[in-house]
Amino acid sequence: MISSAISVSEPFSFKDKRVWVAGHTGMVGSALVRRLRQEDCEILTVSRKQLDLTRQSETETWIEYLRPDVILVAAAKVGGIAANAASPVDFLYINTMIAMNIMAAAAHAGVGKLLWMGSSCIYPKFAAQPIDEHALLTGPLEPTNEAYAIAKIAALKLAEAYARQYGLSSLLVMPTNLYGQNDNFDPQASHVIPAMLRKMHEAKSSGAETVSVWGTGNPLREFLHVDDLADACCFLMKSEANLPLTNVGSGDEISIRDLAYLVADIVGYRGEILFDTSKPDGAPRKLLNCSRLASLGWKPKVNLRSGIDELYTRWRASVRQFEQS
Ligand code: GFB
Repeated sequence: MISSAISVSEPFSFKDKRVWVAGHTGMVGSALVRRLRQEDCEILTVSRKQLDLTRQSETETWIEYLRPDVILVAAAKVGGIAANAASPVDFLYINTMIAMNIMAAAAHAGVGKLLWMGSSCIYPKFAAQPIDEHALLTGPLEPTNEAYAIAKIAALKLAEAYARQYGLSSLLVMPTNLYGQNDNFDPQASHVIPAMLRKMHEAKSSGAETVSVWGTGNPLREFLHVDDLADACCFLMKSEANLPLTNVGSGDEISIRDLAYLVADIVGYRGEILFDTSKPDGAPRKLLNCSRLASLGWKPKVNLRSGIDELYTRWRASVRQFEQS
């Protein structure tokens, strides 16, 4: 059972610590690396080629060899609504294995502190909004991402068990829907913001009169820029509050319909937007209650429009670079 009380523990400092960012090439991991550069710590990384985190002995050997003081776990199999539905085995198996292997090896090697990245999809489909941390395991999950959610719930329960049985100190961060630098723009696997940016950009370039957006447009989503998430993670690590499970959101909630109009405006697409109701909507609403984090004094900085604008500029630059190479 997760305690709601905010107890206070020893202040943590990154100074002179060896910090391993697991999954440093992904959107979240690379944001953590950028943010950690502001701290006086040694950042450790390893490529996927060198270490397969779904292999227990490889993970154990790496952690034993490296002896990090701190592990920030951003490694995960992630994807949007279609990828989750298409590959439930990958989302359940890979994410569960990563959690089991890293936590077991970290506890064995006596790692001082671990930060685990969950997701707002761990909460029930019809949780009361805004969703607070106590909603966990109070109702059925959203079917489109059940496999991913179960892996994340298993990981957080394992972290609680390791804390209780072996004293492994973990911070469990539950971010809302994320976007930002190094986002995935694959049309089938991506989340909604990069998917819409790409679709509308391509429609504008080809002069297409319509663009099709998945679902009814009615679902509401809260979006957090990944740089804000990385900042919140460092803030929480350094905070003296002992918060095992913490929601991280922005309060920036928007319907998928309004998001489509916003993205069209940013891209400069003037055609018609159609809603393809043969595609799933997923959860009707996922707004996080972040009062725990807010009570400690943390606030997000990036507003949705400027964050999407910046992502669009970066993506166009990378496409141009790719085309020239
Ligand atoms: O971002 P998304 O895939 O994640 O979809 P979820 C959000 C909403 O945007 C859904 C709609 O209602 C989609 O139907 N949408 C409209 C689109 N057009 C598109 C499109 O072209 N691509 C995509 N991807 N969506 C994810 C989970 O659910 O939430 C993940 O699948 C994770 O596992 C993440 O938990 C936080 O919010 O529906």
